[in-house]
Amino acid sequence: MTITHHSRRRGGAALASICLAIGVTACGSSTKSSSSATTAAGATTAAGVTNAAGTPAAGGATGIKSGLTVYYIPKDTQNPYEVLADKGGEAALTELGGKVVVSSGTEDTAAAQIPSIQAAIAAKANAIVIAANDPDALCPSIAQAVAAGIKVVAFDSDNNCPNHLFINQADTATIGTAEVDYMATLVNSTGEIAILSAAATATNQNAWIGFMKQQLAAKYPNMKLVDVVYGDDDPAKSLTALTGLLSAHPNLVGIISPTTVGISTAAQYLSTHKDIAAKVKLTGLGLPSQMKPYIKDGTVKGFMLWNPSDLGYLAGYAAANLASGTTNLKDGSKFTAGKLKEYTIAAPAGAAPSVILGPPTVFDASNIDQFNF
Ligand code: RAM
Repeated sequence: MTITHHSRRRGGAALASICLAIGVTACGSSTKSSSSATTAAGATTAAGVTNAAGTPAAGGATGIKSGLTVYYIPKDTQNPYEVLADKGGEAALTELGGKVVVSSGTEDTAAAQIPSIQAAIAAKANAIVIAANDPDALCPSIAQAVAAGIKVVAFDSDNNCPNHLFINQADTATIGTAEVDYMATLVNSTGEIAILSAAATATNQNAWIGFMKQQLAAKYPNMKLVDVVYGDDDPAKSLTALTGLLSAHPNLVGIISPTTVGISTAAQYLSTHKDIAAKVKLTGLGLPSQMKPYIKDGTVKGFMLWNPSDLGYLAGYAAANLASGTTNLKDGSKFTAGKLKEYTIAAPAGAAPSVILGPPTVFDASNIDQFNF
């Protein structure tokens, strides 16, 4: 279990922070096509890229077909985290001479994502990169896409459907256990804690929560998980869930929020309710750009994340390699992901073949100024 204290990768951050600065609604739309040096099939593309005719590439993308269309289907189009991840994908496909179409709903439900999968099929997309709002409900639509020859990559939140690659942001067990360990340092391993999560069906949060529960049972007999509430990655719903939690549990000493929407909402609330902040410690997964004021004013001591833009970038390279036949889902297959270098696909028992971006970073007063995503 490695946790780095300094990110190795900061690509895409400048664009990302512009997106945050102008407001999320300006960055998200239901369907948005972007990038690129898209060319007719077979034409020469950006430097370092092989064209469809197989001309050797100068850089690290040998054999990638030009003119690929990749549909990015995030949990929703308004969450700033998802917007950053999509931007990373656009950067990857631009480098590869392809294009990204971002398409999803405004609420974190599977029903809101199904029209986007159907749109990708209708558009004869080469690949889909999807963060599932439900591990099972999307499978019939994903199966249709696979049958139509579309390569499927899951990122952020995995699904249980066959025939896809999962780009995991960091080791799932490490994320869950590290958050509990960090909370233990804040509350002296004692007292009632709760979790403010995203959607109740979110695969990624539920997997992390599973490991949080295991870690609590194994190592912290005096820390008791008294509630898990869900804000659906919607700021208003997250605030309602938070205030309900605080009134239901007056003895609460800590909240873990493993979602950037939940933790930023909770931090904002605690920063203006100092009496509560004095009793209730907060940690979880947050964007440094959103959390910086709350680190600076002492509301939050520390939290974790990875670079969401790099996650989307890696998923873009994975999708392009799968769609070009330059990698496959077999255990041990490799592909090169531009600036992020080489990754190897591993098939852990009982789960989809996957790739891990890297270890999470802990952000606190010592390093928060170094990050702008
Ligand atoms: C939220 C989303 C996303 C998660 C991050 C940490 O923005 O729920 O899925 O990975 O938080």
